[in-house]
Amino acid sequence: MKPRIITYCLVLYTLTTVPVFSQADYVPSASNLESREWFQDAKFGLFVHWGVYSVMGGGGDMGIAEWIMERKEIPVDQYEKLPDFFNPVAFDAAEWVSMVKEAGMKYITITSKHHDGFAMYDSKISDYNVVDRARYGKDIIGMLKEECDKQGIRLFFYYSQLDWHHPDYYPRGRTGNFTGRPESGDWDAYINYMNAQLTELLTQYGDVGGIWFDGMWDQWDAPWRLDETYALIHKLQPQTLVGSNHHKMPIPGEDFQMFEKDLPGQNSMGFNQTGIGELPLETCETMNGSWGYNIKDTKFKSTEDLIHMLVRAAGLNSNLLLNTGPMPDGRIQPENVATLKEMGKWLKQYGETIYGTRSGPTGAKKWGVSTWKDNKIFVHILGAEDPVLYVPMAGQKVAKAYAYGSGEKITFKKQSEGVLLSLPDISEDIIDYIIVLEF
Ligand code: H79
Repeated sequence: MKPRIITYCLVLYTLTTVPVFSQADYVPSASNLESREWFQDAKFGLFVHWGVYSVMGGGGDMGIAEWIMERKEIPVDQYEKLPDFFNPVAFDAAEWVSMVKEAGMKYITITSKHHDGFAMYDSKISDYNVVDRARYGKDIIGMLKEECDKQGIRLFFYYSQLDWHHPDYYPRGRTGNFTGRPESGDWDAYINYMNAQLTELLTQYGDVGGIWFDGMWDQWDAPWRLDETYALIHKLQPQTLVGSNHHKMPIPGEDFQMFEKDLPGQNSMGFNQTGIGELPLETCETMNGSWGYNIKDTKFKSTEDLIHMLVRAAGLNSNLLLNTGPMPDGRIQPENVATLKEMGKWLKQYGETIYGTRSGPTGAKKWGVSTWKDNKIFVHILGAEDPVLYVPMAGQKVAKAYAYGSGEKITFKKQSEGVLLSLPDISEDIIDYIIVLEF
């Protein structure tokens, strides 16, 4: 049998043999719980938004990149020309993964299919994919996975449940209404298609770090058959982590909770009103203002701001998934490469206070946050206005207090429930002044 036929059979077999338990009864496997621990220890990952839209570079508008099909109302038959222009001859998976390692990141989450419906991997269930339709003709995701395995980086797949291309994504929701698709379609056939693609992603590439869903917000009340999809994923790869960017509290069957462009508990975006649940947390953020490549968007955040974001995330028990939108030729934007290098340099020196930690006792304050590991609390001072700073200690007795790195002694006064630290003069150039409290 040809590989394509074998895959079809495998997909059909898998889809018909997964019992649909309500995910309310979902008990994560031991391997899943291990993945969650690993995830919480890892703290820092690279988000990659890459698709055929990158060739348009946002079309000259700020704020548009991977949304160009929707925002510029490009119909399906015209958008379908883009794959032919997509030929990233400078794509070098080894270079990407080395950059990620040097940045101190532990995982990559890449768009396997964004809202435009175009698969960036070798899909057999549809030829609307990078191997069959793009001029490049190679399996980007497959190449990246191979390199990630080589270099010890975990790969997660972003997958958009919302689809602006598939005719059976009907009835449609708030978006995808300008694509010239017929006013009819078989919703269940679309969900079957999505589950088949997820089956491919979870059977063609070995162990997957997680599935990162997005797009449910397009129509909250649609019959997504989530129980079935989540059960399928947990069956195929019990260790893989399921999360969804639906902007609500986690739904049964999910393994981590994510926040978009806000730290847990913040809501500058307006759609992050949800509470913080019990699952591992992740915040995703862009390095400029765009997810996909936008040629006009040079509003790059500074290295210092991004390090502060990473530290603040860690102080809130959250990972930071920091995004880059690769250019149409396959290279990472040089500005991003430079910043990631600097972040990696900082992490080489201070990583001990981030990796493997959990949030410390202070909570998030204007001056900064604290992290905690073993018998040490790391107080991260990101901008103190007061010369003294209170750290609650919940019964633990502080034996020593000193500045991380220099070892300079920090004077502290014991209080009934904590300690009062007297801060030295902290130079403005210090990105994060870290005080270690040993107990
Ligand atoms: O993949 C990146 C973006 O393309 C995608 N998620 C990140 C990770 C994303 N799409 N939209 N958004 C993020 C912002 C969400 C906007 C929304 Fe709405 C506001 C969704 C629902 C209300 C306006 C109305 C846009 C869609 C409907």
